[in-house]
Amino acid sequence: MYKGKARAYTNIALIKYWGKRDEALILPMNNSLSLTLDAFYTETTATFAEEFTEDRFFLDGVQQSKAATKKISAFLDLIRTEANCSFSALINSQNFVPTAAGLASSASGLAALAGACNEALGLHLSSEELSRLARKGSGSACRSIYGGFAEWQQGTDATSYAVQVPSDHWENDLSMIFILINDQAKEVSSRDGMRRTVETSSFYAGWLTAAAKDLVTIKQAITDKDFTALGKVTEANALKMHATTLAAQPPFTYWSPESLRAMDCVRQIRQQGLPCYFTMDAGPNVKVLCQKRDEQAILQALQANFAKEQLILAHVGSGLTALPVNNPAPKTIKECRHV
Ligand code: 2P0
Repeated sequence: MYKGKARAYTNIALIKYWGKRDEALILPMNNSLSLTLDAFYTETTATFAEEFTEDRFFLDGVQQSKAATKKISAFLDLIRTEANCSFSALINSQNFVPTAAGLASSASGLAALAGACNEALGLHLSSEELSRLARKGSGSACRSIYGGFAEWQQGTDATSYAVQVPSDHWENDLSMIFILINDQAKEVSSRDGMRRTVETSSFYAGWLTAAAKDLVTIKQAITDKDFTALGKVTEANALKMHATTLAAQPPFTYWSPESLRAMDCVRQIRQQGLPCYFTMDAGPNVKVLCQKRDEQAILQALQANFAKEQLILAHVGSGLTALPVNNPAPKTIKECRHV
């Protein structure tokens, strides 16, 4: 029996990944850049054993459906091939999220799974190899291998992974406030949403041109530790991503009236002299990027408009971490070979 455990934090893209050029391999249409955050994370234990007859997947103590387990099995197959191992696995994942707010992220989940399997099977993969592996589970997961800023370089199957963006620890001065907005069910998954956008949106070509420019801008902002430039390009990039969905066929949006109210609120706080900028992903929640020194004042201003329970403060999170388990990893990969 081989057992490993790992923790990964979620990440929020400041320059978004929106669209695949290869659905099976999960190769993106554009580079993306994210900040890993400490507020939400996943801890996963992977156990491989000869006596297991099938893969089983438990999330927060609840055994998951056949369909959900099938997705995990497909990912485990990649690892089994890499490790030359044919054992079935028991996967136990725990999502640490402050509320049931629809924030459980495939990014932290798949990164933690890659890390747990790496530990269990003694693969000793490098960060880049882990990132490449996590990418094949869920695109954004490849960025959660790293703490701080990470850039997912589109590349080819062999070279599509995230790398750390040098920042001289500037990310420690930054905060992100999540405004939880739960007033509508997610109708279009990010996977379906990006596919529909790539295939049908007349704005998609413009998105790709803009995202390439935004990436150059944000990297310069990080080098310069220029918060205004960072915030401006983050907010503008999110708006451009969301604009593409309006021109898809059929059109759709992740925004709810409450999202618009939150965006407006952020603009007003900014106009009052507190620097802050928003971003949004494939759902109605709004995330506010600010500097740590302003976080309490901004929280206070937000509290005038939103319930305390709707606001979650996050700081920079660390990269994928191996956690101790009772059973040591095998010394060599060959020990796991099923004969
Ligand atoms: C991102 N999103 O860069 C973008 C912005 C949502 C909006 O990555 O299909 O769960 O598993 O590769 O990674 C969400 O998509 O999608 C996402 P798959 P994933 O964070």
